[in-house]
Amino acid sequence: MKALITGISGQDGYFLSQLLLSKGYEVHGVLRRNSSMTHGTMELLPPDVRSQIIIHHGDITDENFLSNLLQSEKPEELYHLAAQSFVGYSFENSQSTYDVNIGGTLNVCNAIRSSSTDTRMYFAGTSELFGKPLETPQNENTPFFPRSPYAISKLAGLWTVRTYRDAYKLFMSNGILFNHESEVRGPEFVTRKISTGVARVHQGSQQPIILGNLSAVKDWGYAKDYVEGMWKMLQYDISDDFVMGTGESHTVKEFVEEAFGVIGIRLTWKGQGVNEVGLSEGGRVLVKVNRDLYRPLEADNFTADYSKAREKLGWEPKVKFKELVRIMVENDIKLIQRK
Ligand code: NAP
Ligand code: F7E
Repeated sequence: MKALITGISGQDGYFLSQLLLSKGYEVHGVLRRNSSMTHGTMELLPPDVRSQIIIHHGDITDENFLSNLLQSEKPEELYHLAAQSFVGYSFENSQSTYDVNIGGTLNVCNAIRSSSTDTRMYFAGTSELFGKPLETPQNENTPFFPRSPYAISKLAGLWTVRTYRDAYKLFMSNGILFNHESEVRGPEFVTRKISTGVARVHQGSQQPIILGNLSAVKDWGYAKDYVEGMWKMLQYDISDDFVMGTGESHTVKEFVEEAFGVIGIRLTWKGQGVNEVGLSEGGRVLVKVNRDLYRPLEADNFTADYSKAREKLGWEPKVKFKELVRIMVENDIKLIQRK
C-alpha cells in the first residue's frame, strides 16, 4: 500500500508517518522548501524511520506540482494535513491562510479527480468549525459557526471535500478533530508553551509564563491517538465525516495548574482578567497575562461527542487530559536536561 501525506513535517505528520510505516505502507510526503533546509518534525524521527520516507518537494498551492505528483504516484491513500494551522496567525494573515487552506485543498481534490480517482483521501477538518457552539457536546450534526479566518478556510475545505465526494463519487472523508497535542507540538500552541515554560521553571528559570485568555475551554487529546483515527476513516466501507475528541474539556488555566502539579507546584491565582497572576506557595509570580495574546474573537466551550467514531470505526482516545499534560511536561524537562 502506498500513502501520500501532505504536511509530513508537522505534528500529525510525525505520528502518522510512523503509524503507516509500522503497518508496512510505502510512505511518501510533501515537503515545502525553506531557506534553511530544515525539515520540521521529520528531523525528530529516528534516522532509520526518516530514511524510509520518500519526499516530494513542493507547495500545495502549486496546482501543477500536485497534479503531476498524483499522476505519477497514484497513492491508494492521501492524508491531506498541510495547512496554515495557527488560529491566532490567521487573523493577521487571512489571505495566505485562505490561499493555503482553501486553494491548497482545492488543488488536492482536483488532482485526485483528474489523475487518481481510486485514491482515498482524508481531509483535516477541525473543531474550530463549531466556533461558538450552538450545543454541547458537539457531534457531526452540530451546526458550524466559524469564528476565525482559519475556521472559515477549513469550512470551505470541508465543503469542497463533501461536494467532490458526492458529485464525482470519490472516497473523501473529513475528520472533525478536536485539539490534539504532543511532545512535538509546535512551540507557539498554548499547551506546548505551558509545558516548556513549566519545564524551564523546574530547571531553575525565573521567567513567568506569559499567556492570553486563561478561560478558553478546549477538549485536548493526544495526537498519536488521532492519527490512528485518520487511518481508520480510510479503512471504513464508505467515506463520511467523523468527530474525534476525548469528551473531556478543560480551561487553559486548568492546563497550567495540572502542568505545575507535575513538578510539585500548587498554583494559586490572584487578580482578574489581564491582571490575573499565578503564584507559587511562596508567592513567586509564575504566570502572567498579556492582552496582546488575546484573539479578536475566541472560539469557546468545546467538548466532543465522538460516539459515531466509536461505534462505526471502533475509535477511542487512549490518553486523557492528566496523562497528556504529564507526557508533555516530562518530555520538555528531558529536552532541557539534554542541552
Ligand atoms: P502543523 O504542525 O502546523 O503542520 C502543518 C503542516 O503543513 C507542516 O508540515 C507545514 O509545513 C505544512 N504546510 C503548511 N503550508 C504548506 C504549503 N503551502 N505547502 C506544503 N506544506 C505546507 O499542524 P498539525 O497540528 O500537524 O495539524 C495537521 C492538520 O490538522 C492541519 O491541517 C490542521 O489545521 C489540522 N488540525 C489540527 C488539529 C490539532 O489540534 N493539531 C486539530 C484539528 C485540525 P512546514 O513545516 O513547512 O511549515
Ligand atoms: O490555542 C488560548 C487561545 O493556539 C488554544 C490548532 O491545532 O486546535 C489548535 O488551535 C487556546 C485558545 O490552539 C495563549 O486563545 C491562551 O483559546 O493552542 P492554541 P487552537 O487555537 O485551539 C484547533 C482544533 C485547530 O484546528 C488548530 O489547527 O488557548 N490561549 N493563551 C493561548 N493560545 C496561544 N497559542 N498562546 C497563548 O499564549
